Amino acid sequence: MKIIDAAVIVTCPDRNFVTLKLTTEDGLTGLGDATLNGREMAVVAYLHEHVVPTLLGRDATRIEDTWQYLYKGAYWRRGPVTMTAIAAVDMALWDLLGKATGLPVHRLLGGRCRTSARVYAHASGRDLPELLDAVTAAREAGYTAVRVQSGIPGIPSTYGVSKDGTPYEPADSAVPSESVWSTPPYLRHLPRMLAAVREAHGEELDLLHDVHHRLTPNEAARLGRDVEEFRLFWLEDPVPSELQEGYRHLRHHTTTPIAVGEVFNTIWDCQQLIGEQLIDFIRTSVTHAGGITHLRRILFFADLYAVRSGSHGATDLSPVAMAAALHVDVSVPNFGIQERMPHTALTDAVFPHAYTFADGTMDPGEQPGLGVELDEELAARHPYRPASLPVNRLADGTVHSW
Ligand code: CS2
Ligand code: MG
Repeated sequence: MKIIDAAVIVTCPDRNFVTLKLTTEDGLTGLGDATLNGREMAVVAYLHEHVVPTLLGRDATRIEDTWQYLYKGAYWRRGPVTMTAIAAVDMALWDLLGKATGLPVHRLLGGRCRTSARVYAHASGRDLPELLDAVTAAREAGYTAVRVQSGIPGIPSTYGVSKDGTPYEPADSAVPSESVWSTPPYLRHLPRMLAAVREAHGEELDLLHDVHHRLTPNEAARLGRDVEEFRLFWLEDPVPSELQEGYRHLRHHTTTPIAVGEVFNTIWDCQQLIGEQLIDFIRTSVTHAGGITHLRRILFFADLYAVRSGSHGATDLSPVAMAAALHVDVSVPNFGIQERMPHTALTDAVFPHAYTFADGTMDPGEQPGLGVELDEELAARHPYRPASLPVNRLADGTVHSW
């Protein structure tokens, strides 16, 4: 099953997506997501210049060998651009193998360990009443786990909160917009916010919250303690993830479950966090952590230490990535939960897919391969538009993690 063509397709149906499409001599096509939010064209160049020429003529069934070739063979290892490019190739190869054998990818990965994958919704509001309404809407839509974020009194606008009823999409301008951050009001606000949600929605709903890398280890330790009574499902990215020792400090001070990893690219980025059991959930995504092959390596390692999966599933991961994540979710032993931010109707039209949502869970479906197609004609009508993630500053102008 020789690869005879590799095309990199960039489209912007409401937001940018980069897709790798491999074609074999038998006319089969496989898709891989290569979207790196705000750095899309860096991956496009990496694929065009350094990856595509090595794929032509290659046997598409040699998935592990191709992964090793692109990882070890490049000499320059790791990093988001490289690992996203490798991921796209890996996903496309699994898609091709599924189509060639007539099997959905989850069956190639050992088959289902569960009927479907539980997902969590995002609920946000500029103030508490708006947040409580958003949680109600998520529950009415069938979700049993909800990520809660709200505006913080004293901070003009914050991460994770949709502004005017439109779906939240942080990459909002070609040159990064700037936001202002202040930690003390946030630390005062969060316990109040969670108390309000528990008061209105009771004990049974699973609640998650994303700190988005903004605290020091000691601030995070205090927050973890302050919110223990609200029994979070997880507290996400409390400390910038490269500061792994910080998680040891945090772990020693709170039993609030911790989820980390959406910015990690390899098993080497989370080896210490998992091996020392400093976290409860690993959030590496199929797109940014080297594809299905490498994500599974991370998750099998995590299983040894009772760390469960919680794959990143923001809208900047395309429907191809969502499908790939779901095939992994239903087939690994240590699945925790899957993030879901629904794509726009236009994105769904550009990427028709077999996966479905019902009763707070998602299912990858039984179509051969990943079960996603790309409508290239519709994609071409929505060309790339540069968009960057915001930059964060403290009131005195100091740049702070966003
Ligand atoms: C967020 C993301 O989904 C999440 O948990 O942290 O929305 C993140 O900000 C974006 O994916 C960045 O590209
Ligand atoms: Mg996050």
